[in-house]
Amino acid sequence: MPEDERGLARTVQEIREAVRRHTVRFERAIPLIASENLLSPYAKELLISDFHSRYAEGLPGERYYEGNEEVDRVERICLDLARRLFRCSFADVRPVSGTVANLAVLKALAEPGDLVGSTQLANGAHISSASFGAFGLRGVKPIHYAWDPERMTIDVPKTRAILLDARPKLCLFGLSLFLFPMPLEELRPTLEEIGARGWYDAAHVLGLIAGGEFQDPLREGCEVLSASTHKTLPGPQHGILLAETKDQAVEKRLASGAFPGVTSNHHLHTMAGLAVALAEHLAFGRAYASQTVRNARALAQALHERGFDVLAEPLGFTRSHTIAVRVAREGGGEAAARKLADAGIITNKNLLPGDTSSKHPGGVRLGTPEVTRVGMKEREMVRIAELFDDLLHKDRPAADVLAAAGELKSGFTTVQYCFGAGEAAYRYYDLVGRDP
Ligand code: DSN
Repeated sequence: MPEDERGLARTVQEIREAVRRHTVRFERAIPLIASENLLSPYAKELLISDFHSRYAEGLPGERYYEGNEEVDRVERICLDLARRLFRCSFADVRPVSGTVANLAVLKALAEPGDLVGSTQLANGAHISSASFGAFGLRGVKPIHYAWDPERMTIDVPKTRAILLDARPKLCLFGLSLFLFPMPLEELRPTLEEIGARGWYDAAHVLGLIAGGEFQDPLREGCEVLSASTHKTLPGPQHGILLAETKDQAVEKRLASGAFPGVTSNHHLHTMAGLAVALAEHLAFGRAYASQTVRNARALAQALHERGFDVLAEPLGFTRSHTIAVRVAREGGGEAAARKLADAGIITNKNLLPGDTSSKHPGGVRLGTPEVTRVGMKEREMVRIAELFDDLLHKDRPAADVLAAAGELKSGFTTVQYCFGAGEAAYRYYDLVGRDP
């Protein structure tokens, strides 16, 4: 073998080794990233299917490539399941991510120069609505809602005044630090008064909405919903558009926003995996969503009892999968998140209301989608809070906490709330990167 080829073969082994180390690390870790989740085995196997190798531009039955009969069948099933799960008239599963879905909505429903209502980043918005994100790409300008930091949601009277004054044609609701439902019904008359469309970015709470554990935006004044599909809805990394509208022109514009607007081919393997995830959520989503929220509240309560400054205590901390903890006393968001990661507890530093530096935010964001997915319940949330306390308040060495986290996780390595749950062959962390 020529030297260059040998070097490249070593590079391939290095890549496989890195993925294996990562997989083993996560198998032993307590992953608390609010935007992450695990695929079911049946969804995951489709990611390495032949669908990965194919093109299918267009819609089922109207493709630009031959050979798509089974792709069409799966995409039709996927669309039917999406409309059924979210009780809506329109679905499009071609956006390849949440941000791409957001761009499709902006392409469909806004023009460059338009004003679009949104939340400020420090109050929990996604970067899509920043001028350096999707809003900037489409050339629209954000009009920021007023925020109530105590209640961690939009201040309705002040926002009404802002909207009446600026009169945006589109209003985006939805957050990446999403603790409480948005006051959609309270703002609905204002949106109607100024003729603005309601648009909801449900990425974080998609599985909670489908599971009946959060607000139902398509029934509360939003005509269009965009989302990624891998957070509280435990599907593959993908995007989705949904709408409940009597205006067929809106459906057409959304479809054309998705293709050819912001995708050429969509990702057929993840679309197939999404179809499985939607079916499994119809079967198990209510139980999963309910336990996810109960776990978040239990974790918040247990941290609060151990002296952590968990936001929104008077409101019960959260009604979603997410909690926010101000960690000034624990060294700030960056130091706390790093220390936790070294001890096997994976979180992210996060901006909190009042923060001014995105490099040095005052909080950490914690989420329960993944720990719930592997079967943890309230008792384990208390145990996790004890590990936080040991590490960040009692100076227990990181190596000890890492071992304790691994011990706790060792009983929770199969995916639940899906078909085939708990079968030995479906140990989630065994499926990739085990044996390079
Ligand atoms: N980056 C995701 C999150 O962590 O919230 C949103 O896209």
